[in-house]
Amino acid sequence: MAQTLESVPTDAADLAGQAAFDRVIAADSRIEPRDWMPEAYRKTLVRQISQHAHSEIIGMQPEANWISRAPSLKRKAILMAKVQDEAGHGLYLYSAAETLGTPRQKMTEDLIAGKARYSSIFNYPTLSWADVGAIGWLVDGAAICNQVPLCRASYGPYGRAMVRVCKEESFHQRQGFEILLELANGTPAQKQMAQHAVNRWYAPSLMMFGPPDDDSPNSIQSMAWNIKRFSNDELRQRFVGMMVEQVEVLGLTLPDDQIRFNDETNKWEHGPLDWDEFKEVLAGRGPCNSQRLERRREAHEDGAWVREAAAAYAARKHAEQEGVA
Ligand code: FAQ
Repeated sequence: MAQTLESVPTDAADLAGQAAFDRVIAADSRIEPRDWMPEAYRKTLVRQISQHAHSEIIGMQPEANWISRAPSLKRKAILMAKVQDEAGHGLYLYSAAETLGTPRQKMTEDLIAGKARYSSIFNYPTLSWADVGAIGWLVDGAAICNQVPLCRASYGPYGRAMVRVCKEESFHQRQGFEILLELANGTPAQKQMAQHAVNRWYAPSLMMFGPPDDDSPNSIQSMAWNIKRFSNDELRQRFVGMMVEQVEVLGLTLPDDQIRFNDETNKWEHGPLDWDEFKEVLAGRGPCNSQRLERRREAHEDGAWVREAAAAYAARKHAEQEGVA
Protein backbone atom coordinates (compact mmCIF):
# COMPACT_ATOMS: atom_id res chain seq x y z
CA MET A 1 0.00 0.00 0.00
CA ALA A 2 1.30 3.46 -0.93
CA GLN A 3 2.11 5.62 2.10
CA THR A 4 2.69 9.34 2.26
CA LEU A 5 5.97 10.84 3.38
CA GLU A 6 4.13 12.59 6.24
CA SER A 7 2.80 9.41 7.84
CA VAL A 8 5.92 7.27 7.48
CA PRO A 9 8.92 9.48 6.83
CA THR A 10 12.08 7.72 5.80
CA ASP A 11 15.28 8.45 7.68
CA ALA A 12 16.48 10.52 4.74
CA ALA A 13 13.25 12.54 4.78
CA ASP A 14 13.63 13.05 8.52
CA LEU A 15 17.15 14.28 8.08
CA ALA A 16 16.22 16.66 5.28
CA GLY A 17 13.20 17.82 7.27
CA GLN A 18 15.28 18.47 10.35
CA ALA A 19 17.86 20.41 8.31
CA ALA A 20 15.12 22.56 6.72
CA PHE A 21 13.51 23.11 10.12
CA ASP A 22 16.85 24.13 11.66
CA ARG A 23 17.44 26.61 8.82
CA VAL A 24 14.02 28.22 9.37
CA ILE A 25 14.61 28.56 13.09
CA ALA A 26 18.15 29.92 12.60
CA ALA A 27 16.80 32.50 10.14
CA ASP A 28 14.14 33.47 12.71
CA SER A 29 11.49 32.65 10.14
CA ARG A 30 8.23 30.72 10.44
CA ILE A 31 7.21 27.09 10.50
CA GLU A 32 3.82 26.46 8.88
CA PRO A 33 1.39 23.55 9.48
CA ARG A 34 2.48 21.42 6.48
CA ASP A 35 6.20 21.87 7.14
CA TRP A 36 8.22 19.04 8.62
CA MET A 37 8.77 19.61 12.33
CA PRO A 38 10.28 17.55 15.15
CA GLU A 39 7.66 15.67 17.16
CA ALA A 40 8.84 17.35 20.36
CA TYR A 41 8.28 20.80 18.79
CA ARG A 42 4.75 19.79 17.76
CA LYS A 43 4.06 18.40 21.25
CA THR A 44 5.36 21.53 22.98
CA LEU A 45 3.20 23.74 20.81
CA VAL A 46 0.06 21.67 21.37
CA ARG A 47 0.78 21.77 25.11
CA GLN A 48 1.29 25.52 25.28
CA ILE A 49 -1.39 26.57 22.79
CA SER A 50 -4.08 24.27 24.22
CA GLN A 51 -3.29 25.42 27.78
CA HIS A 52 -3.52 28.97 26.55
CA ALA A 53 -6.88 28.29 24.84
CA HIS A 54 -8.24 26.62 27.99
CA SER A 55 -7.12 29.66 30.02
CA GLU A 56 -9.10 32.01 27.81
CA ILE A 57 -12.21 29.84 28.12
CA ILE A 58 -11.97 29.21 31.87
CA GLY A 59 -10.95 32.87 32.28
CA MET A 60 -14.44 33.90 31.20
CA GLN A 61 -15.89 32.61 34.48
CA PRO A 62 -14.46 34.97 37.13
CA GLU A 63 -15.56 38.03 35.17
CA ALA A 64 -18.88 36.60 33.97
CA ASN A 65 -19.66 36.39 37.68
CA TRP A 66 -20.05 40.20 37.60
CA ILE A 67 -21.96 40.79 34.37
CA SER A 68 -25.36 40.86 36.05
CA ARG A 69 -24.04 42.92 38.98
CA ALA A 70 -21.90 45.48 37.14
CA PRO A 71 -22.86 48.95 38.44
CA SER A 72 -24.42 50.37 35.24
CA LEU A 73 -25.81 49.30 31.88
CA LYS A 74 -22.68 50.68 30.20
CA ARG A 75 -20.40 48.66 32.50
CA LYS A 76 -22.48 45.53 31.85
CA ALA A 77 -22.22 46.02 28.07
CA ILE A 78 -18.44 46.57 28.24
CA LEU A 79 -17.91 43.54 30.46
CA MET A 80 -20.09 41.35 28.26
CA ALA A 81 -18.06 42.39 25.22
CA LYS A 82 -14.81 41.61 27.06
CA VAL A 83 -15.98 38.16 28.13
CA GLN A 84 -17.04 37.46 24.54
CA ASP A 85 -13.60 38.53 23.35
CA GLU A 86 -12.06 35.89 25.64
CA ALA A 87 -14.28 33.24 24.03
CA GLY A 88 -13.01 34.42 20.63
CA HIS A 89 -9.39 34.17 21.82
CA GLY A 90 -10.03 30.61 22.94
CA LEU A 91 -11.43 29.77 19.51
CA TYR A 92 -8.47 31.27 17.58
CA LEU A 93 -6.14 29.31 19.82
CA TYR A 94 -7.99 25.99 19.54
CA SER A 95 -7.91 26.49 15.76
CA ALA A 96 -4.15 27.14 15.85
CA ALA A 97 -3.63 23.99 17.94
CA GLU A 98 -5.80 21.95 15.55
CA THR A 99 -3.41 22.79 12.69
CA LEU A 100 -0.91 20.61 14.58
CA GLY A 101 -3.20 17.60 14.34
CA THR A 102 -4.96 17.55 17.71
CA PRO A 103 -8.76 17.84 17.39
CA ARG A 104 -10.53 20.43 19.51
CA GLN A 105 -12.81 17.74 20.89
CA LYS A 106 -9.79 15.93 22.36
CA MET A 107 -8.49 19.15 23.94
CA THR A 108 -11.91 19.89 25.45
CA GLU A 109 -12.25 16.34 26.77
CA ASP A 110 -8.85 16.63 28.46
CA LEU A 111 -9.88 19.92 30.05
CA ILE A 112 -13.18 18.73 31.46
CA ALA A 113 -11.60 15.49 32.65
CA GLY A 114 -9.16 17.60 34.69
CA LYS A 115 -6.16 16.32 32.71
CA ALA A 116 -5.19 19.64 31.10
CA ARG A 117 -3.70 22.75 32.59
CA TYR A 118 -5.02 26.28 32.37
CA SER A 119 -3.64 29.43 33.93
CA SER A 120 -3.36 29.40 37.73
CA ILE A 121 -4.83 32.91 37.89
CA PHE A 122 -8.35 31.82 37.08
CA ASN A 123 -8.64 29.74 40.23
CA TYR A 124 -9.04 32.83 42.42
CA PRO A 125 -12.47 34.29 43.28
CA THR A 126 -13.84 37.69 42.19
CA LEU A 127 -15.17 39.02 45.47
CA SER A 128 -16.04 42.61 44.55
CA TRP A 129 -16.68 44.81 41.50
CA ALA A 130 -13.14 46.18 41.93
CA ASP A 131 -11.84 42.67 41.17
CA VAL A 132 -13.07 43.13 37.61
CA GLY A 133 -10.89 46.25 37.41
CA ALA A 134 -7.94 44.42 38.97
CA ILE A 135 -8.30 41.54 36.51
CA GLY A 136 -8.33 43.94 33.57
CA TRP A 137 -5.39 45.95 34.84
CA LEU A 138 -3.17 43.25 36.34
CA VAL A 139 -4.23 39.97 34.67
CA ASP A 140 -4.72 41.37 31.17
CA GLY A 141 -1.61 43.50 31.74
CA ALA A 142 0.42 40.39 32.56
CA ALA A 143 -1.18 38.57 29.62
CA ILE A 144 -0.09 41.34 27.23
CA CYS A 145 3.44 41.40 28.64
CA ASN A 146 3.67 37.63 28.12
CA GLN A 147 1.88 37.53 24.76
CA VAL A 148 3.38 40.43 22.78
CA PRO A 149 6.63 38.44 22.36
CA LEU A 150 4.50 35.41 21.35
CA CYS A 151 3.37 37.39 18.27
CA ARG A 152 6.85 36.49 16.98
CA ALA A 153 6.54 32.80 17.91
CA SER A 154 8.12 30.58 15.27
CA TYR A 155 4.89 28.67 14.60
CA GLY A 156 2.93 30.77 12.09
CA PRO A 157 -0.68 30.10 13.16
CA TYR A 158 0.17 30.77 16.83
CA GLY A 159 2.02 34.02 16.15
CA ARG A 160 -0.75 35.30 13.88
CA ALA A 161 -3.47 34.44 16.43
CA MET A 162 -1.48 36.31 19.06
CA VAL A 163 -1.41 39.54 17.03
CA ARG A 164 -5.18 39.74 17.09
CA VAL A 165 -5.45 38.61 20.71
CA CYS A 166 -2.97 41.26 21.86
CA LYS A 167 -4.89 44.08 20.19
CA GLU A 168 -8.00 43.10 22.14
CA GLU A 169 -6.08 42.54 25.37
CA SER A 170 -4.81 46.13 25.19
CA PHE A 171 -8.39 47.37 25.23
CA HIS A 172 -9.15 45.00 28.13
CA GLN A 173 -6.26 46.34 30.13
CA ARG A 174 -7.36 49.94 29.61
CA GLN A 175 -10.92 49.17 30.71
CA GLY A 176 -9.59 47.53 33.89
CA PHE A 177 -7.34 50.50 34.59
CA GLU A 178 -10.26 52.87 34.05
CA ILE A 179 -12.50 50.95 36.49
CA LEU A 180 -9.80 51.16 39.16
CA LEU A 181 -9.10 54.83 38.41
CA GLU A 182 -12.75 55.71 38.89
CA LEU A 183 -12.96 53.73 42.14
CA ALA A 184 -9.68 55.18 43.40
CA ASN A 185 -11.08 58.67 42.84
CA GLY A 186 -14.46 57.81 44.37
CA THR A 187 -15.53 57.57 48.00
CA PRO A 188 -13.07 56.33 50.65
CA ALA A 189 -14.95 52.99 50.66
CA GLN A 190 -14.59 52.66 46.87
CA LYS A 191 -10.90 53.48 47.04
CA GLN A 192 -10.46 50.88 49.77
CA MET A 193 -12.30 48.29 47.66
CA ALA A 194 -9.94 49.04 44.74
CA GLN A 195 -6.88 48.72 47.00
CA HIS A 196 -8.09 45.42 48.46
CA ALA A 197 -8.61 44.04 44.96
CA VAL A 198 -5.09 45.06 43.89
CA ASN A 199 -3.72 43.51 47.10
CA ARG A 200 -5.39 40.17 46.29
CA TRP A 201 -4.57 39.99 42.56
CA TYR A 202 -0.98 41.30 42.61
CA ALA A 203 0.92 38.14 43.61
CA PRO A 204 -1.23 35.69 41.62
CA SER A 205 -0.75 37.88 38.51
CA LEU A 206 3.05 37.74 38.96
CA MET A 207 2.80 33.96 39.18
CA MET A 208 1.01 33.85 35.82
CA PHE A 209 4.46 34.12 34.19
CA GLY A 210 5.26 30.64 35.43
CA PRO A 211 7.80 29.26 37.90
CA PRO A 212 11.18 30.94 38.45
CA ASP A 213 13.69 30.28 35.65
CA ASP A 214 15.66 27.73 37.66
CA ASP A 215 12.46 25.72 38.13
CA SER A 216 11.07 26.06 34.58
CA PRO A 217 11.73 22.78 32.74
CA ASN A 218 10.35 23.93 29.37
CA SER A 219 11.86 27.41 28.95
CA ILE A 220 15.30 26.61 27.52
CA GLN A 221 14.01 24.39 24.72
CA SER A 222 11.05 26.67 23.96
CA MET A 223 13.41 29.62 23.69
CA ALA A 224 15.80 27.67 21.45
CA TRP A 225 12.84 27.00 19.14
CA ASN A 226 11.82 30.70 19.15
CA ILE A 227 8.46 29.89 20.70
CA LYS A 228 9.19 31.79 23.90
CA ARG A 229 11.38 34.85 23.38
CA PHE A 230 12.04 35.72 27.01
CA SER A 231 12.27 33.70 30.19
CA ASN A 232 9.53 33.66 32.84
CA ASP A 233 11.55 35.83 35.24
CA GLU A 234 12.53 38.34 32.55
CA LEU A 235 8.88 38.95 31.66
CA ARG A 236 7.81 39.05 35.32
CA GLN A 237 10.44 41.71 36.06
CA ARG A 238 9.38 43.76 33.05
CA PHE A 239 5.76 43.57 34.20
CA VAL A 240 6.60 44.77 37.73
CA GLY A 241 8.32 47.82 36.22
CA MET A 242 5.23 48.66 34.18
CA MET A 243 2.91 48.31 37.17
CA VAL A 244 5.08 50.47 39.44
CA GLU A 245 4.54 53.42 37.11
CA GLN A 246 0.85 52.82 36.53
CA VAL A 247 -0.08 52.31 40.19
CA GLU A 248 1.10 55.84 40.93
CA VAL A 249 -1.36 57.25 38.41
CA LEU A 250 -4.09 55.23 40.09
CA GLY A 251 -3.14 56.64 43.48
CA LEU A 252 -2.98 53.10 44.87
CA THR A 253 -0.06 50.96 46.06
CA LEU A 254 1.31 47.53 45.21
CA PRO A 255 1.38 45.17 48.22
CA ASP A 256 5.13 44.64 47.93
CA ASP A 257 7.59 46.87 49.77
CA GLN A 258 10.60 45.15 48.23
CA ILE A 259 10.09 46.37 44.67
CA ARG A 260 13.17 48.22 43.46
CA PHE A 261 15.07 48.92 40.29
CA ASN A 262 18.51 47.34 40.45
CA ASP A 263 20.93 49.74 38.70
CA GLU A 264 23.60 47.05 38.44
CA THR A 265 21.46 44.45 36.66
CA ASN A 266 19.18 47.05 35.02
CA LYS A 267 16.19 45.02 36.17
CA TRP A 268 13.19 45.43 38.41
CA GLU A 269 13.12 43.22 41.51
CA HIS A 270 10.14 42.21 43.62
CA GLY A 271 9.55 40.56 46.97
CA PRO A 272 9.27 36.78 47.42
CA LEU A 273 6.29 34.95 45.96
CA ASP A 274 4.57 31.98 47.57
CA TRP A 275 5.54 29.21 45.14
CA ASP A 276 3.97 26.59 47.43
CA GLU A 277 0.63 28.27 46.84
CA PHE A 278 1.31 28.20 43.08
CA LYS A 279 2.04 24.47 43.23
CA GLU A 280 -1.15 23.84 45.21
CA VAL A 281 -3.19 25.71 42.59
CA LEU A 282 -1.52 23.74 39.77
CA ALA A 283 -2.27 20.52 41.63
CA GLY A 284 -5.98 21.41 41.55
CA ARG A 285 -6.22 22.63 45.14
CA GLY A 286 -6.64 26.38 44.57
CA PRO A 287 -9.63 28.31 45.96
CA CYS A 288 -11.85 27.81 42.87
CA ASN A 289 -10.36 24.90 40.85
CA SER A 290 -13.24 22.48 41.35
CA GLN A 291 -15.88 25.16 40.81
CA ARG A 292 -14.25 26.28 37.53
CA LEU A 293 -14.08 22.75 36.13
CA GLU A 294 -17.58 21.87 37.30
CA ARG A 295 -18.97 24.97 35.59
CA ARG A 296 -17.04 24.17 32.39
CA ARG A 297 -18.41 20.60 32.40
CA GLU A 298 -21.97 21.85 32.82
CA ALA A 299 -21.53 24.37 30.00
CA HIS A 300 -20.16 21.62 27.75
CA GLU A 301 -23.14 19.37 28.50
CA ASP A 302 -25.61 22.23 28.08
CA GLY A 303 -24.08 22.98 24.67
CA ALA A 304 -24.42 19.41 23.36
CA TRP A 305 -27.63 20.20 21.46
CA VAL A 306 -25.94 23.13 19.68
CA ARG A 307 -23.08 20.90 18.50
CA GLU A 308 -25.55 18.21 17.40
CA ALA A 309 -27.70 20.76 15.55
CA ALA A 310 -24.66 22.25 13.80
CA ALA A 311 -23.43 18.79 12.77
CA ALA A 312 -26.91 17.80 11.47
CA TYR A 313 -27.15 21.06 9.50
CA ALA A 314 -23.67 20.57 8.01
CA ALA A 315 -24.58 16.98 7.03
CA ARG A 316 -27.81 18.14 5.36
CA LYS A 317 -26.01 20.90 3.43
CA HIS A 318 -23.36 18.44 2.34
CA ALA A 319 -26.00 15.96 1.16
CA GLU A 320 -27.77 18.75 -0.76
CA GLN A 321 -24.54 19.73 -2.48
CA GLU A 322 -23.90 16.11 -3.41
CA GLY A 323 -27.43 15.93 -4.80
CA VAL A 324 -28.56 13.07 -2.57
CA ALA A 325 -31.07 14.97 -0.43
N1 FAQ B 1 -0.63 28.39 35.41
O1 FAQ B 1 8.43 25.12 32.22
P1 FAQ B 1 7.38 26.16 32.48
C1 FAQ B 1 -5.07 35.41 29.88
C2 FAQ B 1 3.03 25.05 34.12
S1 FAQ B 1 -4.37 34.07 29.15
C3 FAQ B 1 -0.72 27.06 35.20
O2 FAQ B 1 7.83 27.54 32.78
P2 FAQ B 1 6.27 26.99 29.95
C4 FAQ B 1 -6.08 36.17 29.07
C5 FAQ B 1 3.52 24.80 32.72
O3 FAQ B 1 2.42 24.61 31.84
C6 FAQ B 1 -3.33 33.39 30.41
N2 FAQ B 1 0.33 26.30 34.82
O4 FAQ B 1 6.32 26.14 31.27
C7 FAQ B 1 -7.26 36.47 29.90
C8 FAQ B 1 4.36 23.57 32.92
O5 FAQ B 1 3.53 22.43 33.07
P3 FAQ B 1 3.47 21.23 31.98
C9 FAQ B 1 -2.64 32.20 29.88
C10 FAQ B 1 1.50 26.94 34.66
O6 FAQ B 1 5.15 26.49 29.13
C11 FAQ B 1 -7.27 37.54 30.76
C12 FAQ B 1 4.97 23.80 34.29
O7 FAQ B 1 4.14 24.74 34.95
N3 FAQ B 1 -1.53 32.61 29.07
O8 FAQ B 1 -4.76 35.68 30.95
C13 FAQ B 1 1.66 28.31 34.84
O9 FAQ B 1 7.61 27.10 29.30
C14 FAQ B 1 -8.41 37.83 31.53
C15 FAQ B 1 6.39 24.34 34.20
O10 FAQ B 1 6.44 25.68 33.69
C16 FAQ B 1 -0.79 31.69 28.40
O11 FAQ B 1 -1.05 30.50 28.43
C17 FAQ B 1 0.54 29.05 35.24
N4 FAQ B 1 0.58 30.37 35.45
O12 FAQ B 1 5.90 28.48 30.46
C18 FAQ B 1 -8.39 35.67 29.78
C19 FAQ B 1 0.35 32.25 27.58
N5 FAQ B 1 2.94 28.63 34.59
O13 FAQ B 1 2.75 21.79 30.78
C20 FAQ B 1 -9.53 35.96 30.55
C21 FAQ B 1 1.09 31.19 26.80
C22 FAQ B 1 3.57 27.49 34.28
O14 FAQ B 1 4.90 20.91 31.65
C23 FAQ B 1 -9.53 37.05 31.41
N6 FAQ B 1 1.88 30.34 27.66
N7 FAQ B 1 2.72 26.47 34.33
O15 FAQ B 1 2.70 20.16 32.65
C24 FAQ B 1 3.13 30.63 28.06
O16 FAQ B 1 3.67 31.69 27.75
C25 FAQ B 1 3.86 29.59 28.85
O17 FAQ B 1 3.21 28.36 28.67
C26 FAQ B 1 3.98 29.92 30.37
C27 FAQ B 1 4.67 28.75 31.07
C28 FAQ B 1 4.81 31.18 30.56
C29 FAQ B 1 2.60 30.13 31.01
